[in-house]
Amino acid sequence: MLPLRSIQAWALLLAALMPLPALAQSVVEVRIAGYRYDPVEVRIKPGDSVRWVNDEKRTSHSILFPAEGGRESERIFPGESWERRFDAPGRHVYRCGPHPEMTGVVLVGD
Ligand SMILES: [Cu+2]
Repeated sequence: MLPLRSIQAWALLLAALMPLPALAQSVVEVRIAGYRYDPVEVRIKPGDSVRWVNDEKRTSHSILFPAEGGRESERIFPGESWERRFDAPGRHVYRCGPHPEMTGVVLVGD
C-alpha cells in the first residue's frame, strides 16, 4: 500500500504532465447565407467542433450527413446555430436537408 501522501504526489505529477487537449479543443464557425456554406470546407482536429450559424433573412437550413445514415441536425432558423463535435478523422461530407444542392466538407485530421 502506498502512503497517501505519495499517491497525492503522483496525482499532482500526472495532472502536471497531462497534455491539454481538453483545453485546446476549438470551435470553427461556418456561416450560412445565400444558400451557401462559408467556408465550404473546414479543417479541424479530432475533438474539435464545428458551429453552423444561419445568417439568412428568412430561410432555414440543416446539416445532413449522408454517410451516417442521413444523420441530420434540427432545422436551423435565421439567427440560430447548431454545433457538432467530430472525433473520427476523415472527410465528412454534408449537405442541407431541404436544399440538397448546398454541400460542404469537414476535414478531420491531425
Ligand atoms: Cu438549406
